[in-house]
Amino acid sequence: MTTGSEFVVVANRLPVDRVIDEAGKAAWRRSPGGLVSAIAPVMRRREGTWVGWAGAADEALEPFEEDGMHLVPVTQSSEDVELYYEGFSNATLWPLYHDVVAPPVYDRAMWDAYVRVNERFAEATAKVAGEGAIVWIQDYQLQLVPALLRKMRPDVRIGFFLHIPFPPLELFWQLPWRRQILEGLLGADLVGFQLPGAAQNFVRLCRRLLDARYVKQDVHWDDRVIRARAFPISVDVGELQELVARPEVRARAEELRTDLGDATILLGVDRLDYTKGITQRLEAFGELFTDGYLKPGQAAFVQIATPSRERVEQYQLLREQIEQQVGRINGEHGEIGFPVVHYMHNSYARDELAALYLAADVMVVTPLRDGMNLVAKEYVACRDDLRGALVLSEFAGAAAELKRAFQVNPYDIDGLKDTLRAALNASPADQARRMRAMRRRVLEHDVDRWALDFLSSLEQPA
Ligand code: GDG
Repeated sequence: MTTGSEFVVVANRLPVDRVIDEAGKAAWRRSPGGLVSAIAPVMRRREGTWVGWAGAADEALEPFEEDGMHLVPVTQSSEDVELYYEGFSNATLWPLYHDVVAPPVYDRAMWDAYVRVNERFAEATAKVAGEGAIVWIQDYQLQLVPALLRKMRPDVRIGFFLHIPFPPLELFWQLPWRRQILEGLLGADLVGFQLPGAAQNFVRLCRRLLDARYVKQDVHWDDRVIRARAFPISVDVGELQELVARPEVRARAEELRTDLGDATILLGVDRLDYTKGITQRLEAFGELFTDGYLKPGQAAFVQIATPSRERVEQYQLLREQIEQQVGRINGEHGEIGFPVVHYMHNSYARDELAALYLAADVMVVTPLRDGMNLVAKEYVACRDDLRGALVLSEFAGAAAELKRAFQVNPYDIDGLKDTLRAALNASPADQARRMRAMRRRVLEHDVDRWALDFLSSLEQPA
């Protein structure tokens, strides 16, 4: 039984993926990614429990142990997946919180499902948390859990971290259920955001919408003080350094360069998502050929677009749009044996990603809005050779820390072309100066530090 944990993490997904082992049997494997590796050691030290969905609809699983963690699965029916996950989370909140770069869907059945599933998560958490436990709730899918849990378990200490941007008042105001969401978040003791500006948006909104009193970034509500603070997330620097030190990863990077005919390599790595600015960067890159600035064979753009939310309509439309665009650019500018864009709609192993980062002369990260963007930090963490140039959108949270990147407004295609040209032309000395400054930041502020900062702040008395 997994009752009585001192430390509970609550996230939409459990930190494991189902795999088929050598014997052909279904097994679990820890999911890749910084969040899991940052939290796993804390989980082991404190006998932690992770509450989340195992990823398949209509499946009721008993709690189980994996990799030293207690895992408590929360069931989701196929209707829940459609309405709560694909619907309210990813067709309403995701676009609304990302500057409405796609129109949010406001649908009452989706909202009802969001409430229902949040209640289920809160109940599962209330059952497993020990007396006075620390509970850390993750992200936009679970914004009602803090208040629901507080009602059931006033003894626990509740932290919430939002991985995506928190929008300004003018946008949040659109949401028909704006008050419920805000009151849901105010169930926490500490509400964490990627950037100070997001914390400010939240505090302003509490004042305007709920008439809550606040002092600096502390909101006074319901006879409690709720702290809103920024904790910029980061990457697992140790894991990436270990990967790029492997001779086979270095050899693979060389092989990639040879396979691309020793062209200058520009790289994009993103979930296929309309917030990531993939079409804008390809547009700018294509025009560098139209202008005669680049010639086929001289430069190649590798775009990894990991499949994501494939049942949500906006994602299907985007995929078609990008695939047409890649076809058009290659049709116009490629030559036989030399496509100019190499587009992969696939997911790759971490070591292959590390090899790509090492091979890339210019890393192109151009989201229209992004909470942080870990890809930008991963590239910096991997470049211990101090080579390569990072083109980074001003609208990524990471831009606040990576000041020496080639920063750009991705809506401005001419500006994007100028910035790509500047990055392509940067001298080795300029690359090294910029990379050194960015590495200092990322190496000192890795994901372990992020998790420790959040948790020590949560444990501080109010
Ligand atoms: C949300 C926020 C915030 C990508 N393709 C593959 C792969 N990836 C990995 C990357 C990176 C991660 O996925 C993507 O993280 P991002 O931060 O870039 O973007 P989101 O998925 O939108 O994440 C974001 C983040 O949460 C954390 O708070 O930074 O702003 O939107 O680690 O390397 N990993 C593997 N194969 C792939 O093909 N293994």
